[in-house]
Amino acid sequence: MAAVRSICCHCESRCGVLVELDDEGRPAAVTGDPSHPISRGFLCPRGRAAVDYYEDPRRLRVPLRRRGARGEGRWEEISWEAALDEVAAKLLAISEESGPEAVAYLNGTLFAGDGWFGNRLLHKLGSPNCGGAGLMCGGPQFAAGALTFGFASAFPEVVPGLTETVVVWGQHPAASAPMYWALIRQAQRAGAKLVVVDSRPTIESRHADLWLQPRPGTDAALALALVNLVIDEGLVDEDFVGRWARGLDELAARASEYPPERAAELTGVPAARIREAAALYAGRRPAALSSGTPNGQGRNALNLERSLQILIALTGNFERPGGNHLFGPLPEVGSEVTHDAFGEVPPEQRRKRLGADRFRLHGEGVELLSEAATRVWFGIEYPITRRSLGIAHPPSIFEAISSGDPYQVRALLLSHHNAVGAYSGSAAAVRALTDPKLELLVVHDLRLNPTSMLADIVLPAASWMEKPFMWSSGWGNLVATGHRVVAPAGERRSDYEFCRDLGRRLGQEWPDRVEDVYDEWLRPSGRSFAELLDSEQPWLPGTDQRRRHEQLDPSGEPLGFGTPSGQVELSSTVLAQLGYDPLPSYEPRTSQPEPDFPLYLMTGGTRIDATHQDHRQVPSLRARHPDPQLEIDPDLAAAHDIAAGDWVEIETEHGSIRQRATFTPDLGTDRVSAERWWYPERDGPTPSLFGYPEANVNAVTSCNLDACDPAYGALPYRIASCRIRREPDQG
Ligand SMILES: Nc1nc2c(c(=O)[nH]1)N[C@H]1C(S)=C(S)[C@@H](COP(=O)(O)OP(=O)(O)OC[C@H]3O[C@@H](n4cnc5c(=O)[nH]c(N)nc54)[C@H](O)[C@@H]3O)O[C@H]1N2
Ligand SMILES: Nc1nc2c(c(=O)[nH]1)N[C@H]1C(S)=C(S)[C@@H](COP(=O)(O)OP(=O)(O)OC[C@H]3O[C@@H](n4cnc5c(=O)[nH]c(N)nc54)[C@H](O)[C@@H]3O)O[C@H]1N2
Ligand code: SF4
Ligand SMILES: [Mo]
Repeated sequence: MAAVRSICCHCESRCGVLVELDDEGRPAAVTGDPSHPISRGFLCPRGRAAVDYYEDPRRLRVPLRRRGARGEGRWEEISWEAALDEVAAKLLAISEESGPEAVAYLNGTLFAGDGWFGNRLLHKLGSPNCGGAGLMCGGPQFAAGALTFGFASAFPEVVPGLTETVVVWGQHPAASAPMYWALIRQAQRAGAKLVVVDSRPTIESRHADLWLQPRPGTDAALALALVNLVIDEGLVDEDFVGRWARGLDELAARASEYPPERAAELTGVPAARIREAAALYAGRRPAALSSGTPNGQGRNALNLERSLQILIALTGNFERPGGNHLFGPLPEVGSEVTHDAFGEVPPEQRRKRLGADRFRLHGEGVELLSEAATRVWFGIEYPITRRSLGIAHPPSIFEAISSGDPYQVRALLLSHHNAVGAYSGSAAAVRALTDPKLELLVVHDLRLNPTSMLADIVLPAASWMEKPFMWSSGWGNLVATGHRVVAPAGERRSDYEFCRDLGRRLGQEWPDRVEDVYDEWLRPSGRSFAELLDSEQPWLPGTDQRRRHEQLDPSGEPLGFGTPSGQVELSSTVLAQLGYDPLPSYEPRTSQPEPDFPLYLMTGGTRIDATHQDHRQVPSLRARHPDPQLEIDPDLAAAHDIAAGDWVEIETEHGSIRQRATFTPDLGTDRVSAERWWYPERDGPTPSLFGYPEANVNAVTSCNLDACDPAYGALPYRIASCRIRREPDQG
């Protein structure tokens, strides 16, 4: 059997794979590629089930046009040509009448590499309203990195045998980044200590040398207490901070408001443990620190992420091998920056970006940060600043659709994104997507799902096996490529082809093939995409840009950092200029348990057998994990007469969902942890939308704009309060 070398795109680990084809050229089996420099043959259960995912009989093959009401599930088949002609005519009419900003676009996780081309489409149209899941994903972390180091966040670089301490904060790498977890275990075996900060017991906390278990959503107070201890106990790296950082005195004054005893009251973590964590992290160098997605902490998301970046800077772990490292954009290859047409949006249009008037990092903030970073990083306007900051705020788009304020959004394009259920407070998304004032909703996806079900036009997407792959992110040091394994079945088109074919109808210029774009990215390296793909090693390691701040500019001065001050900004000049507090602080949770809703409702905890709302449709994976799971402490369960496996009703002020109890000893009796989120629960047309409102935790979280981070707009998806009861009907 022939095997094709490619990249699994079911999550951001992007493992190397070999896809075996049967005699008819159909994918028959997927195995790990032992020669891939990072994954080295590793595959998780989703990778192993990739053929089933590809073959799913429910995948779309032809474009569908809605008949009847939105969500009714009545469709007619149409051709791509007819669909795109109709969409293009409508978009042109709307842009003409209301301005291009009346057209918005949201995308999801983009693991498959080409999902971001919609940004180019919108930018070329002149609309600043592109955004998506990035706001909830790495967004606040990257924003914190950009504010502190003038770039993305400083990444952990665990080196077994060298790294002395690893800190894993609000992250579950055993499921979400399995290769990173394997590396951490290897470092532990070589003598490193592991500190885990998680409100829930996990595999990681069981292996930890020290586990801190804060009350959910209080992490910023804990991080500030660590900053305070590091400063107070003389653990600051004076050489680095004295030479390269600004704002230490102001920071010290702010952090002194969080002595360990006060932090213990706020977080529930004993003061002695906070001291122990400071000693392990700052006293055993090099130490590598990473955080997952504590971004769901709303008003405290940026406070937390900034405090963590600041800890890295203070403790001498920045750019120390085995600590944390700032990857730069790769000067020898292009990336989406080369083609996203960001600069083609005129300034007066950029000012209309939805949400940017309120969450000003998305407006003036991104301009200030980009300008500063470009000076240091080869003149390249860095993609993370654009993708994480130069984006519209999705709940603000939903709000604009529903209210017409500040202006009416009349058309929305979605790709690679199951938006219903992905954002907290999903009722707001459903309200917007079903609003008649939204005249056109186009979804490009693999399947009918709660989101595409609401569309006026659904376009069938090619999945990763059906398109070539190249990823040049600029935030890792590897450019990876992968073969198209099979031609798209039916009439499926890739994200690139969808955007190209629609864009050309709007009068835009698009290269013929995505390979032409990748060729252009690779031009500085002297190789073509086809050459790289067919070479022994179809990837390129990037140049090492360690300690870029020390390199000299043409006048012989050190380059410094890509912040407006050229220094590591412990106190942020950008936040100050935008009228925000330049220093991190801790605000009490916006949703506190109270008598009616006495429990913290955690949402999170990835599982190795599912990505977000995806993969439940794959029979082999569904069999491992048939129902949505609510983690509950056995003592709390006993108090509510709940047995393991019982269906439990979880009620917040926004409604109720049901998940099945699974016992987690040591979770604590003041909290429960709901499965990240669930879909599909059952098939069928609206009003069920595949049953998403029955079990999807975002049906009961909030997207209240006042509960979002004031500068960045991070959503409050992990800080709900709830009550629970055993369902009377256990069917
Ligand atoms: N409560 C709560 N909410 C959360 C989170 C949480 O922890 N708790 N996490 C947040 C995070 S970090 C994220 S990233 C978001 C994720 O939110 P989404 O990105 O919306 O995640 P998915 O549910 O995986 O949806 C991806 C969709 O892309 C489709 N797809 C797959 N491959 C392709 C392709 O090649 N092309 C196209 N066009 N479509 C494709 C799939 O069919 C699927 O419908 O959710 C966020 N929401
Ligand atoms: N298998 C799998 N892998 C994935 C994904 C997936 O869906 N499935 N998604 C990918 C994407 S887009 C992303 S963004 C990453 C996400 O990767 P992670 O950030 O690792 O995501 P989670 O597993 O949700 O981990 C969050 C951890 O935070 C804990 N937690 C929840 N609330 C709090 C709190 O208030 N304080 C603290 N300290 N801890 C808290 C949870 O218990 C959980 O263990 O994973 C990527 N990889
Ligand atoms: S889904 Fe699994 S096999 Fe695929 S990239 Fe992620 S970790 Fe690797
Ligand atoms: Mo994410």
